[in-house]
Amino acid sequence: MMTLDLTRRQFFTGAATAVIGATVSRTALAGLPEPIIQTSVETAPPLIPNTGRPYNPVVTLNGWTLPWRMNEGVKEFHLVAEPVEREMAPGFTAQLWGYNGQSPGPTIEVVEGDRVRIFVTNKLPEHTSVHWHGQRLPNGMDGVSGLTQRSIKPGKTFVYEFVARRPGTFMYHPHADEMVQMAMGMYGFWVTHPKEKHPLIDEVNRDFCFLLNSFDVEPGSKTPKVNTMTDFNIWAWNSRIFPGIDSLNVRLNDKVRIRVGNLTMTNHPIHLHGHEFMVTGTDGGPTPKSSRWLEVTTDVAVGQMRQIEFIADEEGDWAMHCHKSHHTMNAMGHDVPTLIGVDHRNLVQKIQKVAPDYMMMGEKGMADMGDMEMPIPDNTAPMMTGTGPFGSLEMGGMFTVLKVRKDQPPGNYKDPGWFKHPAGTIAYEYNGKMEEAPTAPHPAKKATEKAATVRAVKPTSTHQNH
Ligand SMILES: [Cu+2]
Repeated sequence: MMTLDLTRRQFFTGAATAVIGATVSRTALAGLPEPIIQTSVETAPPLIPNTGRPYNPVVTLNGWTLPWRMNEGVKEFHLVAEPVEREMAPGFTAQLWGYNGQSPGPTIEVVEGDRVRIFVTNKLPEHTSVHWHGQRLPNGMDGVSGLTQRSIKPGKTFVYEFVARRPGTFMYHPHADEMVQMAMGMYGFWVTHPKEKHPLIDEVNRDFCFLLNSFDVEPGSKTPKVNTMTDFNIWAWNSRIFPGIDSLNVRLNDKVRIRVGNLTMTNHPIHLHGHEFMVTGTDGGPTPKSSRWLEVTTDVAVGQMRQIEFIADEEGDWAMHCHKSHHTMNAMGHDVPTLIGVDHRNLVQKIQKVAPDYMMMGEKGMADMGDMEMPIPDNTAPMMTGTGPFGSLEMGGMFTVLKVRKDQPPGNYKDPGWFKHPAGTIAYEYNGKMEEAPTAPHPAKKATEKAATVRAVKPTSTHQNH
């Protein structure tokens, strides 16, 4: 055991491999564990356990795992519910609520059979509670404010204690003023590792986890609207949006597990390119082998968790994203009308006489918006963005890249940069003889052949619902 001065400060900064552990005096153990706060948006390295049963730790996408202290065989954690600032993407910071300096809160990792004691301090302006989604526990530890416990008033600390009885993928979130507190970003991941080799839980080389979350933040503002039920404009993974979401870096032939939980108000079909995977578990536990089949997309419904597994045996930069196309976009532009094929020469000038900030776009599709250096309000993310080795990706929101490399050094999973494609393996332009393809006559065609001059201006009111 070792002594670590775990105080209220950034924890992982610069550490290649984080190690935890604390020996504290008997009197100190009677008190609250020091809260550990993390404000970096980097994906923290896996937290290698040095007390209790060993396990293979997870990687929390743009997040971290909460260290514990061992107190006479009990793993003690300290969660602090508090307002936080979260950079959701470079240039876009939101004022959210979360735990220990972040939204989502830190991942909690324990081992099947562990006795766990969690101190929850409430630094919010209103009461809260914590529900341990999916866990088998004594009813009074279930965290449902009013039903199984008194709510935790501002400034108070409550203690939850139970045995992590079954291994699997779980999450935690308030069960008090849920609409507001979840809309503000309060939740976190929980993984209970198996205590011994489990017939339905494979060992993997890389074990990623993240939560799907959504917000309604007016472009230019910082605080989510909490009454929104369906019209969210920020689709995030662990409160990050592409290009702010880190890539999933793996070595060729690694066995990879990705655990996903959905705390938004709609379902998300999560799609992976280049590989087939199996759903090996839900928040109900590992799935029977006879129920598994190959997929490339799995739908994660509201309040559900899914863990997928595959062998990363195809080198490259493989997109992974929600398949709802509006969920791979950031704020703005959902109110842009469909104008494909419409001739709007002179129209912009006419409209601008009555609405000087009017902006017209989309005459030839909306792909231009990914490239466009369009002025946008301060503190928001462009609707479609992210630049790859071949230009704009025209993506935002729930999107990242699985980077599979054979030369990723052992024990090193840093971002390898863009894939260098072997010669002759990239889609290429046809330069041979071209036949003029017959096209159906279109009434607008003649007019649109002459390009309209469109001026992009700063919109005054940008966000509307889609
Ligand atoms: Cu989605």
